[in-house]
Parts: sequence; C-alpha cells; structure tokens
Amino acid sequence: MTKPPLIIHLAAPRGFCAGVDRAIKIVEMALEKWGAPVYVRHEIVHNKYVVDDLRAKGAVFVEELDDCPPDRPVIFSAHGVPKSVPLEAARRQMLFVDATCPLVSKVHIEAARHHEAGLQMIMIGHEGHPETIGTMGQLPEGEVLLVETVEDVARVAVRDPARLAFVTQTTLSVDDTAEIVAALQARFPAIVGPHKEDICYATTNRQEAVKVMAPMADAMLVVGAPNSSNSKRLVEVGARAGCRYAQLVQRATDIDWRALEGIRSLGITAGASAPEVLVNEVIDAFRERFEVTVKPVVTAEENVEFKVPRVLRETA
Ligand code: 0CN
Ligand code: SF4
Repeated sequence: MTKPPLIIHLAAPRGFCAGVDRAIKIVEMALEKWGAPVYVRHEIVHNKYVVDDLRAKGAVFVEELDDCPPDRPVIFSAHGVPKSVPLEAARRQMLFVDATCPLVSKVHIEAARHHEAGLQMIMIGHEGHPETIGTMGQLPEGEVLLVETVEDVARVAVRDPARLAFVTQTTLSVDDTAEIVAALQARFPAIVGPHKEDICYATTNRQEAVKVMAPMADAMLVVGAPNSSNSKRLVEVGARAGCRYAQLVQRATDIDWRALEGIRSLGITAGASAPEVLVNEVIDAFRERFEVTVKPVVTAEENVEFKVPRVLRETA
C-alpha cells in the first residue's frame, strides 16, 4: 500500500534552550563529581523523559528541602527558588548547587532592586508555577502582587500608584503579556519595568517560529510536557496563528491519529525543555504512516550558552 504524502514543517528554533541545557549539565556533572544520589528540588526542567533519564543515573527528585538528607548535595531546578530555600540549605550546612536559569536570576535581581528602591512590585505570571513562586519569594511575603490577566490589572489594589514596578515570568505568551503590560501602564502611568517584559529569548524565538509555521500547516504538534509553561504557550500561539488543530504531545504514543486523518501538512515544534530525541521519535512515527518530506521553518539562529557554576568546573 502506498503511503499518503505529508509535508512536515519543522520549526527552528525549537527544543532545548541554554538554561535547560545548563540545568541538565549541572545534574550530570554533580553526579560525576559527588556520585549518586544527588538530590534535585523539583523537576530540573519540566520533562518526564529528562527526569527519568537523570533518575536512572542516580538523581533523586523531591519537592522540598525537607525531603533531602543533610549530607547529600541538592540542586535547585532551572525555574528558580524563593530566597528562603538557599538560606535554609546554608543554615543546614548542605552542599547545594543552584541551577536557576541566569535569565530567571536576572528577574530576581530586578525585583530585589525595585524593592530596595521602595517600589511595590507587581509580577505578571501564572499562580502556582514554580518560577512565579521563586520570583515572588525573592521579597518578603505580601510584597509582590500577582496579576495573570488584563482583568486582574483592573482589580489589583496597590499601596501607592506612583511607586510601582513590574516583572514577569520568562515563559509567558509575548502577545498576552504585551496586553497586560499596556493595561498596567494605562492604569499606573508611573509604573517602572523592563524595556518590554522579562520573557526570555528562547520563549520569544519559539513563539515567533510557530507564528510563521502554523498558517502553513493543517495541524500542529508541540513536543512538551503538560506542566511546561513555555510549551503550553506554543500550543496557544499556534492555534491563535490560525492552525485548526494544535496539540501538546509528550512523545509519539500521545499522537491522536484519528484526529490527524487526511492531513497533508503538519507543523512540529518543541518546548524549551523537550529533548530532540522526542522530536525525532514523533517524526519517525509519521514516517511509518506517511511519505514524509521535512521542511525546516527557520526564523532565528540561537547561539546562547551559559556556564555551569564554578564548583562543578573545578576538578574534585
Ligand atoms: O518547561 P520548562 O522546564 O519550564 P516552564 O516553561 O514551565 O517555565 O522549561 C524551561 C524553562 C525555564 C525556566
Ligand atoms: Fe532560561 Fe528561557 Fe530557557 Fe527558561 S526558557 S531556562 S528562562 S532560557
């Protein structure tokens, strides 16, 4: 039987960003340096495949410092942690390595700087997401007000509208965030903030690529995890850019073949925490059913790299 033809538009950039790459390297290098087990507070990045792979190498994933023994190293995930976490680890004299992405740490520093200048902080982010918890946790309890939507901006009760600043989560939708920032600036003209927002280069570039790719495709798949904020935003961006069917898949087994019956073109991208092996696994699954032609959709080139912390660069 001959297979039907399928054009796969493959977005670039996609997949691992510099912060994810560094965070995974930190766990691997810590295992090499100190042996197993090495504890990791929260999923190092939001991807089950990555976490399972590191677990097999001797990493133990926990949610709180209390779940770590005091005599083993602990690594903090790429999403960042509240200030209280490293303070408590130091108090317990634990060996810890912070794998917080430098672009998240930058936001932490901004928030602290505004607070020291006497400004009340507003954070644009998703409630309960570890990055939001980490960034809000840079300042004393109650000092950061969270807004998630334009409607929240209308409701937020501030101390002094003339003394305000804002920061954002790094993995938000660029377009939604622009609207929220505009609403903040309209209601509080004196609000201080970054030039646009704090969304990182990787989030921005992956959304840009999807905007170009989505209108070319009958359907679109985003390889990524359901708890990955940046991956979920790619699905939304794809749908909004005009793709009738945009779905998140963790790997090939998640593909809903019935929903994809009759398609002639497909867009594929991957969130910043999704490894390329899973993208290849998805493409291979399509090759089994279709005569596939892969066409890259390249909208930017990335050459960002972050160094691992010094403690891991020194020899044991
Ligand atoms: O999927 P991630 O682990 O995290 P979120 O997109 O949920 O924030 O990707 C790495 C991003 C960071 C920090
Ligand atoms: Fe850093 Fe952006 Fe990657 Fe998050 S998505 S780890 S902020 S580069």
